[in-house]
Amino acid sequence: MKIQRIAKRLDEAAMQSQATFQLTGDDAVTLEEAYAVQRALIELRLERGGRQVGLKMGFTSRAKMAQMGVSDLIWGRLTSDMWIEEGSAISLSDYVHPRVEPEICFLLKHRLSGNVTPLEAMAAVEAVAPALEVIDSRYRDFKFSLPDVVADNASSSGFVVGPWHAPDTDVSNVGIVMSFDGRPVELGSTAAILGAPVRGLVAAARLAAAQNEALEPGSLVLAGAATAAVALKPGTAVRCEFQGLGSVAFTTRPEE
Ligand code: OOG
Ligand code: MG
Repeated sequence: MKIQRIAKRLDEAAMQSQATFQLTGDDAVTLEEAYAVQRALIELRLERGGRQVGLKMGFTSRAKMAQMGVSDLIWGRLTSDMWIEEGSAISLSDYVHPRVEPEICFLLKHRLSGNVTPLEAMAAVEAVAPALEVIDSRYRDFKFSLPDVVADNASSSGFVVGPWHAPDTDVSNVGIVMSFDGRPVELGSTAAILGAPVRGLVAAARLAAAQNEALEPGSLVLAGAATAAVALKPGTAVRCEFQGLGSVAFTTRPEE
């Protein structure tokens, strides 16, 4: 079957850290089919022993839309095997062509589903934290159409969560400095995320419901990157300072 075939191809690309071709010809999919591929792809991951721990929004900022040439909100699933411990070292050989981007992470205490207001969304939040997402398209040259990237689970690959804060912490306009080896590579503000990151949470509840999925208590939601993503290089200390929220860091191992 087409959905399974594509899911398997994308899963193998991820497992082998080897880029694959875009979804064209017989493999071209609609947006609906793309979410079905994403679901099948996650099933394959879960069969290997992980569990779904939340979801992430994509293209919630103009910087990201402009960088990738797409202009619609998308979402993907986060699994436990994508978790990167804060301060740890990752091997770039586990990825195809990884990039890093600053995010805000929400931890939920109540279920959220469908159309909710920002106030309702905030009332469902247990805690909020600065975060970094490691994205890695499985497609050649990191190029894709909207259905392509949805099928590839929105390039989800890894995430690092920094210090947790009280749910009423104001994260609507937090200054961000992301640096490699102490040199700034991206500056921005969380206001770039749909005007305020809570709107990413609102959008996640709405878009997930369209695929019969809810944001469950205990799950994490990444609201979307605040700046463009930056390509990772071996032997780099990656650090992102979030004004008033603390920092999130990890390193990439030197080339072996
Ligand atoms: C897709 C993932 C988008 C974000 O925060 O906007 C995303 C990609 O850029 O490859 O995670
Ligand atoms: Mg992201």
